[in-house]
Order: sequence, then structure tokens, then C-alpha cells
Amino acid sequence: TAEKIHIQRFDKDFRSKQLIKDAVMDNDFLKHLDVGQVREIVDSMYPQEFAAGSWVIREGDVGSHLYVSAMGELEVVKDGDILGRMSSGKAFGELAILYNCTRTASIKAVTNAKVWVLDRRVFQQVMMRSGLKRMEDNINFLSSVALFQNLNKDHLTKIADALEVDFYAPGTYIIRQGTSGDSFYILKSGKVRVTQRVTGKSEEEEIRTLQKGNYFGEQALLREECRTANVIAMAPGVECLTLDRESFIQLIGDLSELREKDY
Ligand code: PCG
Repeated sequence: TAEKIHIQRFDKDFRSKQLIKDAVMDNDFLKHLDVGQVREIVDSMYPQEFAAGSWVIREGDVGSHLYVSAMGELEVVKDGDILGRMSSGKAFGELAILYNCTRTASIKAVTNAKVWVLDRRVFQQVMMRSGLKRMEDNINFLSSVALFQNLNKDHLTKIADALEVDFYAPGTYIIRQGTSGDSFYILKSGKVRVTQRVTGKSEEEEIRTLQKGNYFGEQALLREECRTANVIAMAPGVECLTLDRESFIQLIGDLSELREKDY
């Protein structure tokens, strides 16, 4: 039965969002979720603490949560044998949720630990949400981006399909001048500063700030050079949609606005 439940969101800082996202993308069973699904999981997880020695999951139980480890050391135990250890940044508990089986191993907190938790019903709803709706959300945002103004829906759909999402803490160098780079970025929320080194000066010079709907990182991809400037996350919460080099070249590398961009 497709009972529609209200998905409650829990505010969290950027580091936590990125930790959850990376953990989900690193998990073999979860890594194929799309941008919108990952974002919903990131937004809907809530924190829970476990004292050293307590059990987060017990083998044989019915599973009702998916977890991401955030702090402390966890141990994987099966039939009394220790199979391994996990520190922060691992998604676990996905098998019983995905395959509707009982827990295949136990997870024990070795130290005091903090984990992010997602309720099974929320996870299932995220999984069921129609691909159409998710695509629509992404395409809506993309069609508000000036760079894509003249693209048709079919083209935007292809871009939306290739996007990934990244979260950055304030002060993080998203791009460092002089390094090689393989991503193109569209700013979904927050602001970034663009700075450059100037010969003869020790301070980097600020060139501009960019905001929601702006893009960056095209220079290194178009000209196959190193990054020509620094791009630094500012407060508050910077969220970027990214395209890898191949998708960028294939889907938007021909746009005249990009080709003709001359700062
Ligand atoms: P890239 O790949 O060189 O990485 C740094 C990015 O900063 C660059 O692409 C541009 O997208 C962006 N940027 C924004 N303003 C400027 C500017 O005035 N000069 C340069 N070189 N890059 C800028």
C-alpha cells in the first residue's frame, strides 16, 4: 500500500550533510540513488546517540532504520564473530530495509557513538517517489538558471539526469587556482567568493561573488588548463550541483555563453 506519509526534515550543518551524502554514495546498494533521493535522505536523517557497549542493530531483528555513522567506533558482529569495525561516514543497516529480510549482522558501539538515522517508512517513500516528480524538481531549478535559458526540456532533462549534489562548509575551497579539475558547478544555494593570486602580492584578490543560479569551473574544462581562480564557499550553506567533465562537454560544452565567456 502506498500510504503517503509526511516526510519530516531535520536541520543539520554542512559537514553533516556532506558526511551523510558521501556515506550514501559510497554504499554499493545506495550509490545509484539520484540527486533528489540523496538530498531527501540527507534532509530527513536525525541524530541518535549510543553508549559504549550498547547495540545499534541486533542480528535477526526486523530492520526499521537505515544508519550513517557520525562519531565513535562501531563493531560488526555475526554469530559471535567480529567481522569488522566502522568509524564515521559509513552507511549501514541498508540490507534489511532494501530486501525486507531480518538483520544479517549486529552492530555494537565500541565507544560512545553518534549515528544518523532514517526511518524505514521514509526510506521506502523516498525510493517510491516517482522519478517523474524528482526530474521535474531538478528541471524546474535548471530552467531558472540563466545559462540554460534557451535549452529545451529534453536537453534540461538530460542535464538533470547527470547532476550530482555537493555541500560545502563556509571557508572551503571548492576550487583551488592552479590545480587540475574535472567538474563544472551550478550554485543551487548560498554564495561563493572568486579570488585570484596576483603576482607580487601575498593576499589573494577578490574578483567577485557568485550566488544561486550562477555557475563556475567551466574554464578548466573548456580550455583543458588548470583552474584559473579560487572558488571559496561563504556562509550560509553552499549547495552545488555538479557535472563531470564528460557530461559537461557532451551536454553544455557547446553553449555560446560558455564558449565566449571572457572575464
Ligand atoms: P575554472 O575552471 O578556471 O575554475 C575557477 C573558476 O572561477 C573559473 O573556471 C570560472 O568559472 C570562475 N570565475 C568567476 N569569475 C572569474 C574571473 O573573473 N576570472 C576567472 N579566471 N575565473 C572566474
